[in-house]
Amino acid sequence: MNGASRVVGEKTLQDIMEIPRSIDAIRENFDSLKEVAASIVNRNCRCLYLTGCGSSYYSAMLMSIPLQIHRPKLNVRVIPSSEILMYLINTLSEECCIVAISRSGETAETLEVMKRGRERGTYNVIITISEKSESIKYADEYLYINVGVERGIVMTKSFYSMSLAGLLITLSMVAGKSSDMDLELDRLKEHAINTIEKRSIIFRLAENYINMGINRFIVLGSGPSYPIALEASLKLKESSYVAAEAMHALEFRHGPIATLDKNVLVVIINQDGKSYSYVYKLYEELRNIGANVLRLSNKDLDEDTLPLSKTSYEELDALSAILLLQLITYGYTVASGLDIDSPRRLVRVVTHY
Ligand code: F1P
Repeated sequence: MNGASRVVGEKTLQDIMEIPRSIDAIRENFDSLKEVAASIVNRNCRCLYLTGCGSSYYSAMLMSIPLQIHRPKLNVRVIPSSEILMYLINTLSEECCIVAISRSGETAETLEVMKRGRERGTYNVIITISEKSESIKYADEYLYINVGVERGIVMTKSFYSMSLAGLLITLSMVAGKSSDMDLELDRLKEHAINTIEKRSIIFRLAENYINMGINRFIVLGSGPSYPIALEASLKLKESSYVAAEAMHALEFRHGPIATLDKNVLVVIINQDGKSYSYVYKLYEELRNIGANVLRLSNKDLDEDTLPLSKTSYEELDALSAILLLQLITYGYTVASGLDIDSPRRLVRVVTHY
């Protein structure tokens, strides 16, 4: 007899609820993250590939931001593993480092890039939440982030955790950027705890979108919040099958604005930082023309804004947005009558290409 019946979406929700604890686990690993950062710097590589597939690729995009801004001489290439395989294998050499991100450490394309890279002499690092995996065979550094297994198929806590670990590595690689990280992690954790505590408000908001007839999401982000926008739109698509897309925030004026209608919700990630005032202006413009908007920010909060964390790094604040957007996805999916724990046609690990 099957005693307890399963609550729809409980696995994914449990994963999301474990994000504050995951932040602590990563803090405990901070020394190993700094060692990995130092090992990459010491290699003095001519070229650094950051790679992965799906959500893990977006995680790689996010971790690249501090390097793109503060290490302009380092040739950083953020490319999905499949694209490296099809187009760039010949560019891999002993002068290159590969940092791969993978929840499972088993994804076919990512494994193959590491394998082919190793054959050509690359220095390979993998960031994963799997204690053991196939990728260990091809890794010089196997960075296991112990945040517990992910119950759901849709990536939630694993995305948050691997992105945070990746960012701590790249922030450490940027001179003068790794100071007082304890305080920043406290702020991030506090945001995660507060957000989770207020989850019923977020679920009601998401349910309201269904009642309003919202059937398309456009998620806008800039700098570090662009990969978060991509990840949020992927979450929405793979969980609720709704039409969702992501754009660099100001690109929205260059054509896509024509597609606005009453069934569209524009989600604007507007973290304080380099892009703040530009994106805020866009938000005001969209509000003035009567568009449905939801803003995520840590500045100038109003009734259409959900709060982000407020740390000294806009990369971390952008990351804090994904927790809110995971909860919105969860609420929207459940209110659509779908089971986020059993997404259609999605597999935990893609084993062929
Ligand atoms: C990559 C990935 C996941 C996705 C799906 C299939 O996996 O694209 O992001 O949720 O389940 O695989 P991994 O390399 O991070 O294990």
